[in-house]
Amino acid sequence: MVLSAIVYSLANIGNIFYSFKYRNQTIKTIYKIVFFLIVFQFATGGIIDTISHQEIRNIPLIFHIVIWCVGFLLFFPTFRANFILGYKNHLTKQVMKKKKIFISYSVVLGIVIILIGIGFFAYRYFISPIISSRMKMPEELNTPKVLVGSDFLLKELFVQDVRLGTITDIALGEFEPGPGPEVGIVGSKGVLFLDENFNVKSLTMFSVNAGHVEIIDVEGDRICEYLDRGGGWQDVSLIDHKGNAIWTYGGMPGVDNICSGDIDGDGLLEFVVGFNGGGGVQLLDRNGKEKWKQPDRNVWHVELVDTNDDGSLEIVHSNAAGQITVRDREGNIISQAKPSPYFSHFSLCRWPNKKSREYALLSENDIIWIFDFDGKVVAQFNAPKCGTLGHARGIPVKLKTDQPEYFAVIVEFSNWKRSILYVYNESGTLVYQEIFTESCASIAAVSIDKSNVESILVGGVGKVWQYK
Ligand SMILES: [Ca+2]
Ligand SMILES: [Ca+2]
Ligand SMILES: [Ca+2]
Repeated sequence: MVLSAIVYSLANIGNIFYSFKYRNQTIKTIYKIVFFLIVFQFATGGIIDTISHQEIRNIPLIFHIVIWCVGFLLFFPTFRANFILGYKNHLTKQVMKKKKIFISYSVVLGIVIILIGIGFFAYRYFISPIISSRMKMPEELNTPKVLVGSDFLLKELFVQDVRLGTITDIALGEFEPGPGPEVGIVGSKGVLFLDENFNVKSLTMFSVNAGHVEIIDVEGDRICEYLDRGGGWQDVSLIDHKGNAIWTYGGMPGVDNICSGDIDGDGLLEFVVGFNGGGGVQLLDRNGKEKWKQPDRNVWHVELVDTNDDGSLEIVHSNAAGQITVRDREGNIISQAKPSPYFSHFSLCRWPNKKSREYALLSENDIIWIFDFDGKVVAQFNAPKCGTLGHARGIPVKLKTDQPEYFAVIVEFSNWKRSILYVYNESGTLVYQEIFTESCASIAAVSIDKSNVESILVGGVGKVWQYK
């Protein structure tokens, strides 16, 4: 968009000088307006486009549409008029005096300077406040507080190790050589393994500067690897069991997200990458080599999930238009739907219990939504203060023996380093709500004392809390 604005503007500047050469008063007046639009475009559209991301996504689009529509309406009639009149003038061989040319060019320069000033004034006092108000953190997120159900759950520190960074995955399984399953507490800087009795077993630090890291197993050999899914607009990595990068993927226009899954059923994981801007969607093999690429814009988040219960995985991703897009293993679009809230940073969750199928979870407009992959609303939960800028992750959790599973959702506001935990009962009533003054990017349900009751584990920065 910025590039096209430059081309558009250069074309207009060329025409302006051409028009001044032939000194037609009407054309000059029109070009003053066009010039204003060029400057306005740079001062508003250009700047916004440069800094734009998902949170202010609607602003650049509206401004570009308006500015470009008005600009071109003015541009094309004047373009025609300019050349016709210019040619006639040329035929009559009117010759401008050098002094008058100098004055004309000075006037143009003066107008440019004034309009740049107006453009920046418009940005400073009109556009910037709109962006700020959208991005401004609500006051109530400044204080850690239990807002609902302070006597419903007991909160304890489950594990703490500041070396781990922000905890981004809490997983149970067979991840390390040696007997017995582990609990993997994965952070942005390293991973801590606990044994079956939740005692610390080992610590591995990552040698890469990672974002959101999750445990995976590329070959199914029960020795885990790690997928650094990035943090939006940053490179992503496959990390080996010892914490070193096997490969890193990225470059321009920037990776938004990556996920893994065995899409071709050969027992080895493949990787799907979603790019910012016009980078589209790519499939990588286990070595990080591109297998195919499909076009799309701003692929905010990607997942691999069996959407149609046929036993093989499909690719599900969001995009700039807010569409749930489902693709087959070759990247061909199977279905596309546009839910009413803007569909961007979703996660996968099972609901209403852990045996249920997977759905897409999203927090938007103070509501936590569960969608199927055709974009239909399966469930929605009132989530006060969750706004539109959070990333939601949720789990069904068996908190009480005599009750069906509760539904616990952590909404992370990574820009503000704040989070909110919501817990709903079977009928969707909010029974617990807590504000955290840090990023909480993971949640899990774990049976701690081998009973049929589970605790909620919430990963914060260098620590995990347990709720029971
Ligand atoms: Ca492995
Ligand atoms: Ca495979
Ligand atoms: Ca399938």
